Amino acid sequence: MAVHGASDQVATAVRELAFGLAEMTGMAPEITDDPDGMDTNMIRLVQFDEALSLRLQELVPRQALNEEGYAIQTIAENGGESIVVAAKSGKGVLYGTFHLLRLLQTGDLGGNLNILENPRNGLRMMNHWDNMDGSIERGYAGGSIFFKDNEFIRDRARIRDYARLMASIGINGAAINNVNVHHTETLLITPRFLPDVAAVAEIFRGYGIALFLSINYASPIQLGALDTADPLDPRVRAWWREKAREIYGFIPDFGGFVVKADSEHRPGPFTYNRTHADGSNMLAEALEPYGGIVVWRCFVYNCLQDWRDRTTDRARAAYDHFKPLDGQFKKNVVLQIKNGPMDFQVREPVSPLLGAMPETNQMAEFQITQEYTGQQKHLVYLVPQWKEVLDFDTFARGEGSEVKKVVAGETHPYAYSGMAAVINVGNDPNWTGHTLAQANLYGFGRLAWNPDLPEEAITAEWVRLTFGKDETIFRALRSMLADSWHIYESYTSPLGIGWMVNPGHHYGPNVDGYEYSVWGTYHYADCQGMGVNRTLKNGTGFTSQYAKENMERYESLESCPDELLLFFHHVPYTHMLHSGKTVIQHIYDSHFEGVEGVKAFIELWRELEGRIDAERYEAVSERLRIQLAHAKEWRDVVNSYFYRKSGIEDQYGRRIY
Ligand code: GCV
Repeated sequence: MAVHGASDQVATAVRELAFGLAEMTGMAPEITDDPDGMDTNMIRLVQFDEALSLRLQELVPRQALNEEGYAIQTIAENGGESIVVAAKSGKGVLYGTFHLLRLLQTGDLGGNLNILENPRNGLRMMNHWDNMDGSIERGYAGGSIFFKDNEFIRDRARIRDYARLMASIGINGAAINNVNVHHTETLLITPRFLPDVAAVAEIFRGYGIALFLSINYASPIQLGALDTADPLDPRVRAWWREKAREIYGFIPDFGGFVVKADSEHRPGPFTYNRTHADGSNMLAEALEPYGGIVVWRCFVYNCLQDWRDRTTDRARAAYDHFKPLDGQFKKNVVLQIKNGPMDFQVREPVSPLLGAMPETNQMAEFQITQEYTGQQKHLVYLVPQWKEVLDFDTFARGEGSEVKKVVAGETHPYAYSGMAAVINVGNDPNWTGHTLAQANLYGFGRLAWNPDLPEEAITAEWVRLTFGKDETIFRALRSMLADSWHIYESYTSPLGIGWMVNPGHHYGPNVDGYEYSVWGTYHYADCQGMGVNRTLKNGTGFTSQYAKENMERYESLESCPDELLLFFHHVPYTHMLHSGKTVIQHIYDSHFEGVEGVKAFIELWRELEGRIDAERYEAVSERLRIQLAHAKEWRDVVNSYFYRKSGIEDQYGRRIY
């Protein structure tokens, strides 16, 4: 192995490659920094710099690479062949090295390599919802890997492994604490904890990951002995400027702040009659001299709604709040927008805010942690869902303005944009609780790198890296993963209506769980029909937030896709879907079919007994048993509820209670 380049990340790449090669071959590679190398059949890791010999400079098409991209090429050298991994930055070398390791592990290294990769998204971020007491909001895989008992965890081995995992899938930013910033976490930006934050940032740095913190908008009050957090008050502005200076004294490459403001009882600029532009710009101004950014979340809505009030529509909230502010945000503010207008339901339309603010940086927020999608007890592969979102045409700049292009800054020249996700890891030995939920973590990273990767290619990589090259395993898992989202959707909430879960923890069926609540999440089922009328014609007008093409499609009953029908329309149970079934028959059928789908998973998984180590085999079997029992519960509760409401018999006379 010959190494050219001295950055932190090149050093990491060398370590990772040496470790990976030793693990895979049983032999430790020799390493040199002699530009002439030592032999034929070498691997060269090259970070371009002035000192590099002309021969090495000219090995790869450097001008085709961006700052984080890399090339991997086979070259003839010294009468033999070498593999070159070359990049402009240490990060690029590291990503290229992980790509090479992937090829080695999946056995795809044959032939002449001629790979050139640039990440499509600038920001590829993870959001942790970790609290300092060690709990994780919406975490289903154990406690935090960062915090315990209101302190940082001293043994950082797990954090290092986390950074390795993240870099291996191209993640370049991570906010380590919950967006709901409580009392202790507010102190993360003070000298009480900044040395610890800096220690984590140092580990991250070696893996090319910028550390972000979620901050409490009211910090100047809690920490600063000020009586206000008004963003236009000069004392508040000065306080944040000084705070930024202090933070960068500890962490020179600190990424910036993630902010949940005026949302679900968190403080924000509304308290002072200021806008979200005022609020975020104040923070951006403080971070600007150091190159930091503000990731400002758009999950802002009235969570104290009167359910009797049919005019307020939560789905409208993000667009109504933010769209009028387009053009008012500083260049180092990026708005982080949930993929749907509600809240990570199994099925929602795409948020109409994505693409709707040409003058404002945007990034999309996804949820890997399975809050509403089975809490890592149920197998739900989310890559197909995310791909649908990414491929959705917003028409923001005419046809072909898919979400993936918007958030990659390809439709608008954003200074910052990309993809973020709420991560699904905890301190469980396998990171994600459900072994197969690792596929979601892997898949998100791969899509953030390249949203055009086909689902099946991602699945194939993950299965082979995780379980080896056994084709039987691949075929079974490909089919289980590919079907799992639709199957979960079938036995939970129908036709885009969402919710119908137990309040608070959001698990298990409860059709009226959120019906008469303050949260703005209703299905309006009565004895005639169900669904939310969000049309412009005589509903909440939400459809008008979309570009004309999408607006017209959703507005009309004729063209609204079945899977979103109840999100946009209130219809009788006897309404005929495009599928040729009535709404009520669809509910019955899909709920029965969903349970059969889980039974099929169990059959497929059984075929893998003996092919997969007993520990993982048993752990997944156990989760599948739980999934089946709970799917039956969902089926029976939902079917019985709508049978009793509608009084309409199942066409096939199956058992409904
Ligand atoms: C971190 C949903 C979740 C909350 C989460 C919130 C958010 O409402 O249930 O746990 O809070 O989204 O995204 O801020």
